[in-house]
Amino acid sequence: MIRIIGSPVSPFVKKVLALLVMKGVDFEVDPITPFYGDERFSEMSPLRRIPVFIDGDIVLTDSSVIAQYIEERWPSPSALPATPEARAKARWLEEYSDSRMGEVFIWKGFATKLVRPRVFKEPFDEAAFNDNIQTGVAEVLDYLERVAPEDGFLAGPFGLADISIASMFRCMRYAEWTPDAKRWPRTCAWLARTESESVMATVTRWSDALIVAPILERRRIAAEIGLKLTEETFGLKTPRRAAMSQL
Ligand SMILES: N[C@@H](CCC(=O)N[C@@H](CS)C(=O)NCC(=O)O)C(=O)O
Repeated sequence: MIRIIGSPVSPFVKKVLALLVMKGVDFEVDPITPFYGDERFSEMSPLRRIPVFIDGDIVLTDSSVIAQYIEERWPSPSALPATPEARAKARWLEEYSDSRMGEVFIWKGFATKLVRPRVFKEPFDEAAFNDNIQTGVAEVLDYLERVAPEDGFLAGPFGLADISIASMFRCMRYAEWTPDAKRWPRTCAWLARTESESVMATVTRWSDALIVAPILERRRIAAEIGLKLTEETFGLKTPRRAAMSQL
């Protein structure tokens, strides 16, 4: 049985879960919040980041590495488009999502507003959050508006690029920010189409239920909403920062 370590609230975990759902691969999840992993978690994930993917003796970290493994191990249905050009575009958009959107949507956005206060009991820096919306987030939206298609999806059929980027937007929604449809109409229309795909709707339902649950009760809530849980957890009750944490 495939095991995924990490909460579906994380856009990186959500990407991996969406691919497994898309391909009909059964899995169990240990829905830990970042920072709560134990020593065994540190051994598997040297940067102490989620997701971790376990398939027998194979232990992988980094959602892009995991996504590629899933694509190669279960090629059908493919999460990538057919041509080399379109595949390169999909991979670029996944990379842009992981790096630049990870920076401004997750670390400076979602994590600043929700993770730092909830996990580390530190104050929310509202000025920094708002400044990031006006600068980094707006710049990302301006770029997406140039690449978003009038119809359909980012790199061909619904797939990896759409899943990656839409997952980032969900976290900003949890931080009570949504894009302005008058300013970025193509992006907003693409996001609505993507979120109504059944794969996205499934994984979003999981994260919507978990984001409102107290961190230490997420395992119980995950079971209640029908996720299959791993027998044991790699989570602890107290958080700690890791080498590359930006909080
Ligand atoms: N490049 C990594 C990023 C993963 C990542 O940053 N995960 C966050 C959760 S959204 C995390 O575990 N952060 C904890 C930390 O960096 O200390 C991937 O694609 O998997």
